[in-house]
Amino acid sequence: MAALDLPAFGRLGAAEVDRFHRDGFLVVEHLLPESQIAALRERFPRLFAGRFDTGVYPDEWYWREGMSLPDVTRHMANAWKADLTIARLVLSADLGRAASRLTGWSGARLGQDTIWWKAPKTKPIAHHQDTSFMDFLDPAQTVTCWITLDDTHPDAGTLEYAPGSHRWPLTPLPDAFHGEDDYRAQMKAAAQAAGVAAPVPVLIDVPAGSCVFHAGETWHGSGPNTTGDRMRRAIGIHMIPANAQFSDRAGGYIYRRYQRTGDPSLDESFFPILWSTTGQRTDWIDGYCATGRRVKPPIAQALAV
Ligand SMILES: O=C(O)CCC(=O)C(=O)O
Repeated sequence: MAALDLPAFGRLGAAEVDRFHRDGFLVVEHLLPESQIAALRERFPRLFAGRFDTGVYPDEWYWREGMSLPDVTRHMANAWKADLTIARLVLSADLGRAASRLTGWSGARLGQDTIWWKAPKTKPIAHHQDTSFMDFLDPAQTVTCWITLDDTHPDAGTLEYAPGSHRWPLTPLPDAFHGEDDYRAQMKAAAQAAGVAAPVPVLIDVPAGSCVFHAGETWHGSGPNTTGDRMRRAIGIHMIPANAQFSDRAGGYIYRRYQRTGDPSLDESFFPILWSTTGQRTDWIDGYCATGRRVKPPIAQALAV
């Protein structure tokens, strides 16, 4: 099976682009069919139990059964390297096309995916700006597509945004990520610095299989899941400009591992190009989605038969 087509993004016209620039985020409902939502949900327990299709570990894996605290939000980054159902979604060309349309980039790469599993009675994720984590890149830009696999609910820790906060000053890496006390505290401090008196977060209320795009500069986070029975599962796909390079700044304690010595370029093996105006797309993607092997097209076709 190849990477997914996401026809709902065909609805992104000038009005949607304007709204994205005005608010710093944009909701697109009904992106995935029920069968796809079910297939993706089924991967979560497998992944967190360490059962990987490809035998390759994700780049970040927070939360282990029997070792980690039961009441924290579980997350895992670059699950596409481990799991082909996740890969077929996050390597979709339509995601890169939509991100480029919203941002004006000439093309988009996958920076990283993050799968988020907020089980009943788990804690918040502190408000932050995704761009703060991109200091290892030039330009330090990102746009995220957050896809929910459950109907969202205010009591179940849905994602929330400070509208217009993409125009506030940028902040360095946040002090806290798992918001223990006031998960909005960092956002409120940034609002004060920007001269915004009382920011009112917008809580995302959408059916399962919908998504929200947000600019890397937009403040966002999620409250606790106070319910006893509702799951809140989501996949965040962080895309970066196709022409991004490693920066000369310090930073990138995880992803700078993928920099070759003396070479600022991003290798498509780790940061694949999803879509570009020139038609460029990393050539191993569809073969990988079909076979789990990252090999060049003629070999991938032979493996698939
Ligand atoms: O799902 C969440 O609670 C946090 C999501 C997030 O921070 C992101 O996708 O950038």
